[in-house]
Amino acid sequence: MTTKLAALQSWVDQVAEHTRPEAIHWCTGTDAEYQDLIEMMLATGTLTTLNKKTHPNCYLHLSSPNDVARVEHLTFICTPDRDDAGPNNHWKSPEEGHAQMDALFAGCMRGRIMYVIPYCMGPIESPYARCGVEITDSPYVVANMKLMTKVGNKALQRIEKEGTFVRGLHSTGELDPERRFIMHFPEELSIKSYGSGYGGNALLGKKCHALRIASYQGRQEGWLAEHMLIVGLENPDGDVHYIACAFPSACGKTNLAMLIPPESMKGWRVWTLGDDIAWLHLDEAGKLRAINPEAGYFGVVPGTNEKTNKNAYDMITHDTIFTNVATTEDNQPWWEGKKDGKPARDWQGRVYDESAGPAAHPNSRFTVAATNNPAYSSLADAPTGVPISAIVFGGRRKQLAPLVYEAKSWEHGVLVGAGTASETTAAATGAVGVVRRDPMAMKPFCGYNFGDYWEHWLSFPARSEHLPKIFHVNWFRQNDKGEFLWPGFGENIRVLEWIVDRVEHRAGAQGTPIGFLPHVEDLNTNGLKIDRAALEELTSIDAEQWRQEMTEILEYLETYGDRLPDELRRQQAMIVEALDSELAEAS
Ligand code: OXD
Ligand code: MN
Repeated sequence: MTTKLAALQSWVDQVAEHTRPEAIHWCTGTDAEYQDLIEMMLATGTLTTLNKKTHPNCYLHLSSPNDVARVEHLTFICTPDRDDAGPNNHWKSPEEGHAQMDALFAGCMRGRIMYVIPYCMGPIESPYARCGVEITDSPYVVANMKLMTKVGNKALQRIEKEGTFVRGLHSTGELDPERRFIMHFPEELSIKSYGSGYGGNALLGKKCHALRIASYQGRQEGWLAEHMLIVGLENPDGDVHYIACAFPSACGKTNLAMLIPPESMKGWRVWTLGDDIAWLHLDEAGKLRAINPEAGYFGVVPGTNEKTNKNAYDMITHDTIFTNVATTEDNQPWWEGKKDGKPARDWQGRVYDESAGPAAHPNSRFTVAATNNPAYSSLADAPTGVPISAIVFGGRRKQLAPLVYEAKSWEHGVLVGAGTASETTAAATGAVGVVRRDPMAMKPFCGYNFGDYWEHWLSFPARSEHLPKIFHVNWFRQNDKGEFLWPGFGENIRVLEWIVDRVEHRAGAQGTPIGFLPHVEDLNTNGLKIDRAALEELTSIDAEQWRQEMTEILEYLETYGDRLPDELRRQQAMIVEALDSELAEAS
């Protein structure tokens, strides 16, 4: 297979000329092609087969031990003007970025096959979908892309019709952390990634295209590319509301997207549209509509069990690629928090030794087609997406942030998103558990200056009077003993219920300086086992701590200098004023 599109053909030719592969394979995305790749990877030892009885069509890949997470410190946005990348990104000029990457790519595919993967992000017929082509020398990447995106002829046809596509060039290189970079050239709609085979660094449709490049494209074209799950919440009357939630990596987006309501919430159902990325467009009536550009899940494995996420637990019992999990004596995949079985070999294939750390890597992953998910929504592939009733920001905060609060307006909601902070997780290399600002959960993923990004968010009210309400949640509050105050998981549906009821003007709330919080009585606590004192703590704020938080938020926002929209300063000042008068009254 080749292509009728001259621009694509000449790019492929140029890349081949430069990287010198042994052969070129145009991917068709068929099941037969997937099987051939799997056989080939089994023969070379890139994959091993897991227990066929308990886990049919499941395979294990053990990565190089130095290549287990996204590398934010080696990820760059390359724009002519440094300020266009902003303080939120590492920057290089396009000339320097290309020169550095081209030197790494020279001859790097000698003796390897070069795969050309035409893919579509989003429903193939959707006007909101966008296409790309990834060139890679990794069969593992091809197999993962087949599960995660729509690969093949239909995508190629759309690319040939549209004439434009995102160009992603990837090589695993030598897997040397000293020769590893992920560079984005938003103005050229192109990506170059070298030296890693890890998902977020190598499956270029995901973070690189669907977030960094797409966020840039979205600003040009008037839409938003966000690090958000999309979920449908169905009440016992059969009404469904769609909610988009932005939480940082490894903070439970997959669990919330596939939530199973507790026994005491009979008649409620949750439908998954997406677990990681949402593209949000205004339709002609001014409604914000969401599509999930992805076709699969690349989820964190540890902690997944029948209680935390039964849908995910079931869906990864077949047709799944596991990366960096442990295995049991009878070759089933195993991970911390699995609840049954015990590890015989760890994520590096060594005989398990408790003193050598966790058996499965904390950022071990499953890759699986979305259609495996028992809660997959029938609208997940709808070309016009779903209407969004509420946007929810959140993070992992031991202290300060209450269980849930509602922003007073869209503009205030943008401040809430911009000020969001969270404790870091194992999804990226670096320290874990450190609180950092992660605006809109996009710190690692916004392809341009956050100042301009907030301005773009703030441009929406001028274009629509029907924008969703904005909320903030925190499932991770702890008491003095370090115990979680809120049970989380399936019980989070109670918070979603309050959110939808606020949207429908049928739930009460208390006005506070930071927004509207539920009174304990406003939450549905039927059948919930939790102390009244914990509920009270979860639904109240400490004005003094919040006063300090607002100072820190402003300090952070001011690092964006001239690009910081004045509207955010105004919103911050209004909250400070309200907090100050509350503190003055109390003293
Ligand atoms: C992911 C991440 O893999 O956010 O989704 O790191
Ligand atoms: Mn993510």
